[in-house]
Amino acid sequence: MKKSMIAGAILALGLAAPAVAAPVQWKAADGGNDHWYEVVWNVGQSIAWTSANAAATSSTLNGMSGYLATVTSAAEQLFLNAVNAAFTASSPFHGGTYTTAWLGATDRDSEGNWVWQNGESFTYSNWYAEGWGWPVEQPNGWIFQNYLAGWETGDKWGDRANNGGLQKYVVEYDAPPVSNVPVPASLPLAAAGFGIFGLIARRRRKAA
Ligand SMILES: [Ca+2]
Ligand SMILES: [Ca+2]
Repeated sequence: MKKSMIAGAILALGLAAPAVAAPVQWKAADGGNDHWYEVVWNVGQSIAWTSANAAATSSTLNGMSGYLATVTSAAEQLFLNAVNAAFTASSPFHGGTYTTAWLGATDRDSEGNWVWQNGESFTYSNWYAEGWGWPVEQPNGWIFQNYLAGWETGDKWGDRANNGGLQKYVVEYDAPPVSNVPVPASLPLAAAGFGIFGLIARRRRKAA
C-alpha cells in the first residue's frame, strides 16, 4: 500500500515516465475518423482507471485534446487491435497478441448504464459474451467493477475494478478537438461565488 502510494506520487510528479507508443492516425482515407491514438504503458506498475482517465484528459497532441479512447464501431475496434498489437510486439515484457488496456467508459454512476466519458453515445459494445465456464461473460462485476478494460479476452471487453491491475491505457485525440466536453467558463466564477457566500456565512455566524 505504502509502496504503491509512493509510486503514485512519483508518477504524479512526472518523475517516472510511462512508455508511450508513437501516436497513430486512423485516416479518413482508410475509412477512419482522422483521430489519433496513443498507447501508454505505465512500465511495470498498475494504474487505476481514474488515474489513467485523468492523465488522458490532460494530454495534448499538436493542440488536440486527449481522452481515454472510445471504441464506437467494429471498424474502430479492428484499427485499435492493430495499434495495440504493434505496441505489444514492440515490448519484450508483453506476452500474447494484445494486452489489456483501459478504455474511456464507466458505469460507476448507474450500474449497468455504461457511458463514454467524452459524451459519445454507447451504442457499440464488444463485451466478452461467449463464456461457458472460464472466462465468464462480461460485464460480470456488478457494482464492484465499473470501468472498461479493453482486450480482456482477445479483443473483447470486460469490466474491472478501478484498481483492476491494468498497466496500459489508450489515449484518443480528436482532429480538430470537438468531442471533449469543455469545462464551462462559469465554473471558476461559481466556485469563487460559493467562496464569497462561505465568507458571508462565517461572518454572520461570528456576528451572531
Ligand atoms: Ca458495474
Ligand atoms: Ca469483469
